[in-house]
Amino acid sequence: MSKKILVVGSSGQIGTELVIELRNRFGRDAVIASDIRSSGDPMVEPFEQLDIMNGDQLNKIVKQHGITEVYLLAALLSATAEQKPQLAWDLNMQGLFNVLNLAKDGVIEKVFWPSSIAVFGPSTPKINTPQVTIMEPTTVYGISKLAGERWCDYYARKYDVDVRSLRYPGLISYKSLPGGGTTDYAVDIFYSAKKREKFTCFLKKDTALPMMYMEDAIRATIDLMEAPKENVLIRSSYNIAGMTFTPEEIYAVIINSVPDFEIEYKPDFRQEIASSWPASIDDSRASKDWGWQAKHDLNSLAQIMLDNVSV
Ligand code: NAD
Ligand code: AKB
Repeated sequence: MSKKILVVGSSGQIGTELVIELRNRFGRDAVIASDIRSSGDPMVEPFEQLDIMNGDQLNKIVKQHGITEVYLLAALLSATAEQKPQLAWDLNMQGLFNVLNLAKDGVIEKVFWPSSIAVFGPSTPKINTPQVTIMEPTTVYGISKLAGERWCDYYARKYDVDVRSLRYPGLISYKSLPGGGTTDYAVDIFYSAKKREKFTCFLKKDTALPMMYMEDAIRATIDLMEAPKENVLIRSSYNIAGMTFTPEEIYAVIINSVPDFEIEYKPDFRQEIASSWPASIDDSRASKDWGWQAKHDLNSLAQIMLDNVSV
């Protein structure tokens, strides 16, 4: 059967760029975009409006298009999940079950589902956080991602489901806006810098978090999905790392190009979320198993953002 991909949650920060890259590699008609929000953009066609909570609707679309692989991106992220805990749990878990069960029943061949650095908690070693370590997340989002990882691993072992996953750090891009995360400040800061507006940061200046430029994340995603099955030895989720910085450090890089740019710090509820997460990640298993390596650091990221963010 020829490859036919369904991207669920395609209008979000990752989906917008992932659909473009998948179509570059495999052809426009091989990639069906889908989201609960209607697209209205003819450039996004082929597109299906889909609520991932609706298993029958998912089944219908998968069969209608002869889908072989699903990239499941629909979820509530960390900050929104703290505001809507029940919805976050329901969406983040039920969406995953609906897709995993299609793979278990042999309707689709492969699943990509993203996890997050949010699976780690305050008791996890903060620096160079290992692949296998203590995981006691204290956020609704982190609990849902850790449960999702365990279910992915279970479906792989018990039903031989080919599910693949990455623990994304905070993702940064100029092509699409982030939605409801704790790492979003690292995108917002560039918009304020370009507008020459004072930036109010919702995290403390010394809060170090793992981050990654979107291009690296998209490449990691497709590389993992295209890796030979026998190389994908971890079926819960792989650690991947790009860079680590604090608000103070990213500000220092930006003022090299925008010297009059000002920042103030007003930590809110997202500080507690950020403080519970690692500062840096050990991604040596991803490198060893399927050859992962990030290309971008803070300086290259900042240059790309400053050159391309349009306000
Ligand atoms: P996003 O919030 O930007 O996009 C999610 C998309 O899902 C939205 O377009 C939304 O309309 C859609 N959606 C919501 N409910 C839906 C439903 N019921 N049915 C179908 N679509 C629905 O999120 P994102 O940043 O693109 O993240 C995608 C995935 O990657 C999530 O699982 C997230 O947890 C994970 N992740 C993201 C980051 C990051 O920094 N962006 C980091 C770690 C993990
Ligand atoms: C968030 O901040 O919620 C996401 C993530 C790291 O999962 N960017």
